[in-house]
Amino acid sequence: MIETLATKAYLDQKTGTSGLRKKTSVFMQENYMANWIESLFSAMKENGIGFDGTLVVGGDGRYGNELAIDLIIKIGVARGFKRILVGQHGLMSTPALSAVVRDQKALGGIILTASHNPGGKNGDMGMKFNPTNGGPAPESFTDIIYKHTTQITEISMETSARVDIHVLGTTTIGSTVVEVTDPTATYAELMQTIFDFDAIRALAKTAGFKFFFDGMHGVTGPYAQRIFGEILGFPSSFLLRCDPKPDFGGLHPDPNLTYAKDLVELCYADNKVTVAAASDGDGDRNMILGDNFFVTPSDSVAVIADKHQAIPYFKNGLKGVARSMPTSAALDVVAKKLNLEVNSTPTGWKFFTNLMDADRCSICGEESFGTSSDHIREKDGLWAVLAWLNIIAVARQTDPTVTVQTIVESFWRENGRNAYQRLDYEALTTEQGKAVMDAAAAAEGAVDFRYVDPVDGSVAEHQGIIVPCDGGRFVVRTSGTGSSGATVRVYIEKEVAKDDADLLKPASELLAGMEATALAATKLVELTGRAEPTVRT
Ligand code: VG1
Ligand code: CO
Repeated sequence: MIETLATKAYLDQKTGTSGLRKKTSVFMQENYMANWIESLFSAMKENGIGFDGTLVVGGDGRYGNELAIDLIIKIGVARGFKRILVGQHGLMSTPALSAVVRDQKALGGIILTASHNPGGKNGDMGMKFNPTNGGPAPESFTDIIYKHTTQITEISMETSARVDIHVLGTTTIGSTVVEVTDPTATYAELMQTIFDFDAIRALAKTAGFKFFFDGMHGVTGPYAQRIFGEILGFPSSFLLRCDPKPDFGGLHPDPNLTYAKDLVELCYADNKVTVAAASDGDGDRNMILGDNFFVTPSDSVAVIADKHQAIPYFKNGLKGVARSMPTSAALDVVAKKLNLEVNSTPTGWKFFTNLMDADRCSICGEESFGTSSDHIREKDGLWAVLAWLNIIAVARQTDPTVTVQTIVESFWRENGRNAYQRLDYEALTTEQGKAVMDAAAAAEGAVDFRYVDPVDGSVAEHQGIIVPCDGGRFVVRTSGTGSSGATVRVYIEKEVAKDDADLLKPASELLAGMEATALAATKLVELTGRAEPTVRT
């Protein structure tokens, strides 16, 4: 029976960089999730998307996801969706959901995740909508959702709807078919059409080749076991923390030098690791490491673009490349060499998808461990790992001594290097965040980054402060994905010429002087009382 319940609007359901993200306790307030879901469906109706098609649903498995899926089914059936496709156990990585939405020509999909933010009762939750192109909804659409969240007075639900999302199969409720599907199938097939799996399989068999993957108890575990383990033949004992947990085992599922510490230590001890990689809670981020070596995400996307010919999907060349503004200009160097269009966009994946839909971008990346291509419309953690394995596999066919480190260092020797560091100051007060931004804006030569979308002319203002410094630059911006207070990010970058004697020095050494200048100019220590950043990458 469809019941209509009265509800009260919440006024804080505005979408940030990547969906609605809040503390789990906020989501657990009465009707908080149901209000947003009903408002999303009202926005789909208002926008002409309607319900006569498929809605894909999945998440990173964090606490609260099952409750959200139950509500999506109940409210979705009341709206009369033709089909609701749910990942088994409620799981589906962000890139896999993007792939499934595109493959099924769905109306859209809902991803239940707060990405790399911790989960559990005391952690975060999130909800995000991706329309039919499989990419994050543009602001013009999320503004309509937000409008409905502020005006909502009632919610309609098919309260009797019950679906066991742990069991594969279909259930018909009213006019809706709810289908529980294997969340890895479409994605695993897609990856095999992109990469040279035979070459990677041969690599897996090479004596002494050690590949470690850390799933951080997020959603990529089952994908890693299927693709790296079953299909490619890497030993499953090297697939670490590949069982998804509702609280990520108490970890912060963010693949960087601070939060993926165990994996980093493995690579910096005498373990003869050849390649190591990690992904975040929802599977869209990646970190690439070699033996005693860390690849900055800015270098990673540039190397993948430079060596794209090794990857079968790119055999006809690249249409263009793009990076977020705070990402280093290493990719621009490659674009120049290959004579490609390169765009520098604001932070957040939604700015890349417009370029991709217009066939102007094949590979793109962000300094925040996000890399992907136009095979989907999200960043893709395992795609990046497979790209590296593919590049190494092909390079080793002619030179068996190639490693992650030799690839990156020869890239620098050929193209020069953009030495790079990012400092994050998490959990500041909103006032402290604002004060730092004001100080940055007042620094000499500061520019407030404004983006005009080259495809549709839409404008995004105040996307970060760029300050020239010591022949390079630093950038300061506040995070749009935090769930409370403010997080300030400082990005420092300087070019090192290919014949410079300092070329291979650690970035921290190369940028120490600039870091001091950036901290002084933004008055960071004085305004926040923080002697050290929370995270340094
Ligand atoms: C961060 C990153 C940004 C990324 C976003 C979503 O945003 O800096 O590059 O696109 O997270 O990633 P912010 O606004 O906190 O700096 V994910 O893996 O959370 O979807
Ligand atoms: Co993520």
